[in-house]
Amino acid sequence: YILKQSSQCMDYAIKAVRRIIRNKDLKCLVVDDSRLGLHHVSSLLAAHGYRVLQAQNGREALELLARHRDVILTVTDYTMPHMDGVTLTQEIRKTFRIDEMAIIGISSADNLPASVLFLKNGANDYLAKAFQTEEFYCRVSLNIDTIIQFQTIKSLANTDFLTRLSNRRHLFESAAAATEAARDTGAPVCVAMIDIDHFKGINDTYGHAAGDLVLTRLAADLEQTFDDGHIIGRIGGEEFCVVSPGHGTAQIGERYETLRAAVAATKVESPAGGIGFTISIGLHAGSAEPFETMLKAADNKLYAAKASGRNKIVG
Ligand code: GH3
Ligand code: MG
Ligand code: MG
Ligand code: MG
Repeated sequence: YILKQSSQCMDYAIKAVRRIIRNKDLKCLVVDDSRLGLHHVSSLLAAHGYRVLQAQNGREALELLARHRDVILTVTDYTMPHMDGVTLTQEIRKTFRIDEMAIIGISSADNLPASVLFLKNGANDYLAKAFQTEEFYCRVSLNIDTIIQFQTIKSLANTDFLTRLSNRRHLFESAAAATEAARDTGAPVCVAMIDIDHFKGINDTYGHAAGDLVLTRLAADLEQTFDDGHIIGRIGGEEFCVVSPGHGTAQIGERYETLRAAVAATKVESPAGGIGFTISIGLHAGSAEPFETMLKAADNKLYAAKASGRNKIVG
């Protein structure tokens, strides 16, 4: 009996430690005008390992959230001077979607319509004072788990499994948004199509797994070259696309030339031996064109680079 008890204790301790390790990366915001309430909710969250930010009113809360985009949960009191919890919830929802951050409203039990007001105005959940500790933890972890699951699904839906770059769908979505924004400001956008030369030959010579190593290597090179606000994606097989808002072809051409030369000069290590490869690039810049028109133009330039001997840039 004692052994069974102690093994249950161990299980419980291991689960608690795992939870604290996971939670230390999760940031929560507690908003309450009463120091007692602020302290109570904050200590409950801190006891489970969450990183806790505190605000004593809605204005302070919004200021904190503007600086901490990664807050995953806000727990807010209802009755506060200047801005009540429901108005704060509405304000938060102008910049944080319901699947990005959970909001739990708290109010005294004699303030019953608050639950409805909170839920109708963008809160994910509600707790009545004085809530039980266990209920608090259940609601907190359920709501946080839902946000994390959504983030995981979204990231899977947007990411190319092999290279971890944006997949075709996500690239088209981000690129369309970027080109639309550029149309409003008149700024140029550069679109590049990058394609590995004779990639089929690499697969045939070194095997498909080695071909995959070449793809991941090129993806890493692209991320390193364009690590300052560009959209990078894998469009299909061995074709990649980079969208550079605010850049014309002249400004960015040098970077592509450095990349092209570096790729041609290095070998990718694989179990089948060192693999040398080259890339061809088509560049097109525009300012008032839809993304798909620009992509087609970049693709035509890529075709020209292939037709004139490969391992070159046409822009
Ligand atoms: P070109 O220089 O004209 O671009 O010739 P290419 O051989 O690179 O182009 P082609 O379109 O003929 O061949 C692309 C090859 O890419 C064919 C396909 O089997 C391979 N491929 C597509 N996706 C993957 C992948 O995820 N991994 C590997 N290893 N190969 C892939
Ligand atoms: Mg209050
Ligand atoms: Mg190719
Ligand atoms: Mg191709």
